[in-house]
Amino acid sequence: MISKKMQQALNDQLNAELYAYYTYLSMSAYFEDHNLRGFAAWMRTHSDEEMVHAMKFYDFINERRGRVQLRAIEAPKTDWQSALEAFEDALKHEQHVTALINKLVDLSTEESDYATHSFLQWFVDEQVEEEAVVDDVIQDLKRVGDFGPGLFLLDRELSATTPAADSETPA
Ligand code: OFO
Repeated sequence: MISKKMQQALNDQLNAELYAYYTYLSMSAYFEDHNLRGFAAWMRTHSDEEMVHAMKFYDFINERRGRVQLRAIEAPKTDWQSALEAFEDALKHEQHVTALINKLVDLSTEESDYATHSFLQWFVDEQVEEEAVVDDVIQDLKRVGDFGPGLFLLDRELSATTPAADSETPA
Protein backbone atom coordinates (compact mmCIF):
# COMPACT_ATOMS: atom_id res chain seq x y z
CA MET A 1 0.00 0.00 0.00
CA ILE A 2 1.01 3.59 -0.50
CA SER A 3 -0.16 6.64 1.44
CA LYS A 4 -2.77 8.99 -0.06
CA LYS A 5 -0.11 11.68 -0.26
CA MET A 6 2.25 9.36 -2.15
CA GLN A 7 -0.57 8.21 -4.43
CA GLN A 8 -1.25 11.85 -5.32
CA ALA A 9 2.44 12.56 -5.91
CA LEU A 10 2.88 9.47 -8.13
CA ASN A 11 -0.21 10.42 -10.13
CA ASP A 12 1.26 13.93 -10.53
CA GLN A 13 4.42 12.36 -11.91
CA LEU A 14 2.42 10.09 -14.23
CA ASN A 15 0.80 13.26 -15.62
CA ALA A 16 4.21 14.94 -15.94
CA GLU A 17 5.56 11.97 -17.93
CA LEU A 18 2.53 12.06 -20.23
CA TYR A 19 3.13 15.78 -20.70
CA ALA A 20 6.76 14.97 -21.56
CA TYR A 21 5.50 12.46 -24.13
CA TYR A 22 3.30 15.18 -25.64
CA THR A 23 6.10 17.75 -25.58
CA TYR A 24 8.61 15.56 -27.44
CA LEU A 25 5.93 14.50 -29.92
CA SER A 26 5.15 18.17 -30.55
CA MET A 27 8.87 18.83 -31.11
CA SER A 28 8.93 15.90 -33.54
CA ALA A 29 6.00 17.44 -35.44
CA TYR A 30 7.87 20.77 -35.58
CA PHE A 31 10.93 19.08 -37.12
CA GLU A 32 8.76 17.08 -39.55
CA ASP A 33 7.28 20.40 -40.66
CA HIS A 34 10.80 21.68 -41.38
CA ASN A 35 11.75 18.48 -43.21
CA LEU A 36 14.47 17.70 -40.68
CA ARG A 37 13.74 14.01 -40.44
CA GLY A 38 16.70 13.06 -38.27
CA PHE A 39 15.71 15.53 -35.55
CA ALA A 40 12.07 14.44 -35.95
CA ALA A 41 13.04 10.78 -35.49
CA TRP A 42 15.17 11.63 -32.43
CA MET A 43 12.24 13.46 -30.83
CA ARG A 44 9.76 10.74 -31.79
CA THR A 45 11.95 8.05 -30.22
CA HIS A 46 12.32 10.20 -27.12
CA SER A 47 8.55 10.70 -26.88
CA ASP A 48 8.16 6.91 -26.92
CA GLU A 49 10.61 6.68 -24.02
CA GLU A 50 8.49 9.15 -22.06
CA MET A 51 5.44 6.95 -22.58
CA VAL A 52 7.48 4.04 -21.17
CA HIS A 53 8.27 6.23 -18.13
CA ALA A 54 4.58 7.11 -17.74
CA MET A 55 3.58 3.45 -17.85
CA LYS A 56 6.19 2.54 -15.24
CA PHE A 57 4.39 4.93 -12.85
CA TYR A 58 1.00 3.60 -13.97
CA ASP A 59 2.03 0.00 -13.26
CA PHE A 60 3.76 0.83 -9.98
CA ILE A 61 0.71 2.68 -8.58
CA ASN A 62 -1.44 -0.36 -9.43
CA GLU A 63 1.07 -2.83 -8.00
CA ARG A 64 1.06 -0.93 -4.71
CA ARG A 65 -2.74 -1.07 -4.67
CA GLY A 66 -3.04 2.64 -5.25
CA ARG A 67 -5.51 4.26 -7.63
CA VAL A 68 -4.37 5.58 -10.98
CA GLN A 69 -6.11 8.86 -11.76
CA LEU A 70 -5.65 10.12 -15.30
CA ARG A 71 -6.07 13.83 -15.72
CA ALA A 72 -5.98 16.33 -18.58
CA ILE A 73 -2.59 16.69 -20.22
CA GLU A 74 -1.51 20.29 -20.67
CA ALA A 75 -1.13 21.33 -24.32
CA PRO A 76 2.56 21.51 -25.28
CA LYS A 77 4.30 24.36 -27.07
CA THR A 78 4.09 23.85 -30.84
CA ASP A 79 6.66 26.19 -32.35
CA TRP A 80 10.30 27.11 -31.88
CA GLN A 81 12.61 29.65 -33.52
CA SER A 82 15.29 27.06 -34.26
CA ALA A 83 16.48 23.52 -33.62
CA LEU A 84 18.73 24.88 -30.87
CA GLU A 85 15.79 26.56 -29.12
CA ALA A 86 13.79 23.31 -29.22
CA PHE A 87 16.66 21.30 -27.70
CA GLU A 88 17.32 23.99 -25.08
CA ASP A 89 13.64 23.72 -24.11
CA ALA A 90 14.04 19.95 -23.95
CA LEU A 91 17.00 20.32 -21.57
CA LYS A 92 15.05 22.74 -19.33
CA HIS A 93 12.23 20.23 -19.31
CA GLU A 94 14.56 17.38 -18.28
CA GLN A 95 16.04 19.52 -15.49
CA HIS A 96 12.49 20.20 -14.28
CA VAL A 97 11.70 16.46 -14.32
CA THR A 98 14.90 15.74 -12.39
CA ALA A 99 13.73 18.19 -9.69
CA LEU A 100 10.31 16.46 -9.57
CA ILE A 101 11.91 13.03 -9.21
CA ASN A 102 14.17 14.31 -6.44
CA LYS A 103 11.11 15.65 -4.58
CA LEU A 104 9.46 12.25 -4.89
CA VAL A 105 12.58 10.61 -3.46
CA ASP A 106 12.44 13.10 -0.55
CA LEU A 107 8.80 12.17 0.08
CA SER A 108 9.56 8.44 0.01
CA THR A 109 12.31 9.03 2.59
CA GLU A 110 9.99 11.12 4.80
CA GLU A 111 7.40 8.35 4.71
CA SER A 112 9.93 5.50 5.11
CA ASP A 113 8.37 4.07 1.94
CA TYR A 114 11.30 1.86 0.94
CA ALA A 115 9.55 0.21 -2.02
CA THR A 116 8.81 3.57 -3.66
CA HIS A 117 12.30 4.76 -2.79
CA SER A 118 13.76 1.72 -4.58
CA PHE A 119 11.41 2.13 -7.58
CA LEU A 120 12.51 5.76 -7.99
CA GLN A 121 16.23 4.93 -8.18
CA TRP A 122 15.80 3.87 -11.83
CA PHE A 123 14.46 7.36 -12.58
CA VAL A 124 17.28 9.07 -10.66
CA ASP A 125 19.80 7.26 -12.88
CA GLU A 126 17.72 7.76 -16.02
CA GLN A 127 17.58 11.54 -15.51
CA VAL A 128 21.39 11.73 -15.53
CA GLU A 129 21.36 10.08 -18.95
CA GLU A 130 18.38 12.08 -20.22
CA GLU A 131 20.01 15.42 -19.42
CA ALA A 132 23.32 14.26 -20.94
CA VAL A 133 21.89 13.07 -24.28
CA VAL A 134 19.93 16.29 -24.81
CA ASP A 135 22.97 18.38 -23.85
CA ASP A 136 25.12 16.40 -26.36
CA VAL A 137 22.83 17.50 -29.21
CA ILE A 138 22.88 21.11 -27.93
CA GLN A 139 26.70 21.10 -27.97
CA ASP A 140 26.68 19.70 -31.53
CA LEU A 141 24.17 22.34 -32.64
CA LYS A 142 26.33 25.09 -31.17
CA ARG A 143 29.39 23.66 -32.91
CA VAL A 144 27.92 23.25 -36.39
CA GLY A 145 25.74 26.35 -36.31
CA ASP A 146 22.00 26.29 -36.16
CA PHE A 147 21.35 26.85 -39.88
CA GLY A 148 22.71 25.77 -43.24
CA PRO A 149 24.86 22.77 -44.19
CA GLY A 150 25.97 21.99 -40.63
CA LEU A 151 22.38 21.60 -39.50
CA PHE A 152 21.63 19.41 -42.52
CA LEU A 153 24.60 17.12 -41.79
CA LEU A 154 23.70 16.82 -38.11
CA ASP A 155 20.12 15.99 -39.11
CA ARG A 156 21.40 13.19 -41.36
CA GLU A 157 23.66 11.90 -38.61
CA LEU A 158 20.78 11.75 -36.13
CA SER A 159 18.71 10.02 -38.79
CA ALA A 160 21.38 7.32 -39.11
CA THR A 161 21.97 6.86 -35.37
CA THR A 162 18.43 7.09 -33.93
CA PRO A 163 16.66 3.77 -33.54
CA ALA A 164 13.24 3.77 -35.20
CA ALA A 165 10.34 4.85 -32.99
CA ASP A 166 8.53 1.81 -31.69
CA SER A 167 4.78 2.04 -32.14
CA GLU A 168 4.20 -1.11 -30.05
CA THR A 169 2.75 -0.80 -26.56
CA PRO A 170 5.65 -0.02 -24.21
CA ALA A 171 6.79 -2.80 -21.87
FE1 OFO B 1 12.74 12.62 -20.15
O1 OFO B 1 12.47 11.62 -18.55
FE2 OFO B 1 10.73 11.06 -18.23
O2 OFO B 1 10.09 12.75 -18.13
